[in-house]
Amino acid sequence: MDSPSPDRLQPFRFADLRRGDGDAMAELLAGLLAQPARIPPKYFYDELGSRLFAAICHLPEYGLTRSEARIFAEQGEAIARAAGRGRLLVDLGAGDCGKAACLFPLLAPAGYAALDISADFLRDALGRLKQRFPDLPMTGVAIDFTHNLDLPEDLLAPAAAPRLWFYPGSSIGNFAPDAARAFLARIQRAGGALLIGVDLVKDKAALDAAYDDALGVTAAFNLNVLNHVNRLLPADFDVADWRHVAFFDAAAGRIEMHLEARRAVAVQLAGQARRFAAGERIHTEDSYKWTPEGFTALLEDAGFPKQRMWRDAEGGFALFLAEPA
Ligand code: AVJ
Repeated sequence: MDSPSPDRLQPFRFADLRRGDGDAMAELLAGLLAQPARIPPKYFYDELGSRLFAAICHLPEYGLTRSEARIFAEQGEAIARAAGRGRLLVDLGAGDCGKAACLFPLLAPAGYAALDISADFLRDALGRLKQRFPDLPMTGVAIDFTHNLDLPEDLLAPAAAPRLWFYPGSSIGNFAPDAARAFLARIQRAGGALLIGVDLVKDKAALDAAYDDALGVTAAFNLNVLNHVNRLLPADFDVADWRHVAFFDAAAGRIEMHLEARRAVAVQLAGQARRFAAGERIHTEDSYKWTPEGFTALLEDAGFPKQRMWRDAEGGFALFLAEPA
């Protein structure tokens, strides 16, 4: 009888490399006390927020996820040939790991490392994934990879396989252009190739609707950040005091999301009082949209001169494979 592989015995490796709560809470509090107030978008993704985001991806107005999936469905063979099989697939912001799982048959990775800010959600997702792919070595890393990309070698399996960084879903859009360039350059220095999905600039009406859907799911996603902050700081935001605001700013090339006070509001934030006037906003997210030319230049500036690009039929979304020279 064959002896089971070690990775069958050990379901998956898991590490929580998130920074001490102290730093993160100080950053969150400083943002909320600032003028104008802000909450970093990573705080959307508590358990409910991760589920609401998964629901957003099914909305008729939010075509981004479907466009990306269609690119893989229709051009997956060419993408896999270009990206190479047998790599260690490093998933930046794995969420429910669904996107990566769809790629396993195409990319035949030697191992899978899933990174996400949401530890419990990631652990559950990997548990289910390991049942579907019992022989694939898997690692889960709870990490704020916008601050830290240093992955201990002994966590990765197989550590020696060339890396394919996977950053789908236009998550790069949360970075302003300078920060995006710096983040991509850090990936480049970590070594390997990068497969990255980018939402493209399109019609303002379509973009406005994608971030302010008729069912109000994006509004719930945005408002839920207050529930998360209430538990974290703690704070005493009342969600009913706030309204979802989202719009595309064509000049800046980005979606902005805010929470706007419906009335004058007083909040306790980790023991400190803050007042918001009626109509005052908390900035919760920027989501930059790129042109193909603009993103090509950004990748080049980040140290990825070798590129291939695939687009969906409507031309609303692009997938780039980027490699160092
Ligand atoms: C996960 C950052 C790519 O910007 O489209 C969806 C998050 N916010 N609807 C995006 C989001 C509102 C999403 N990203």
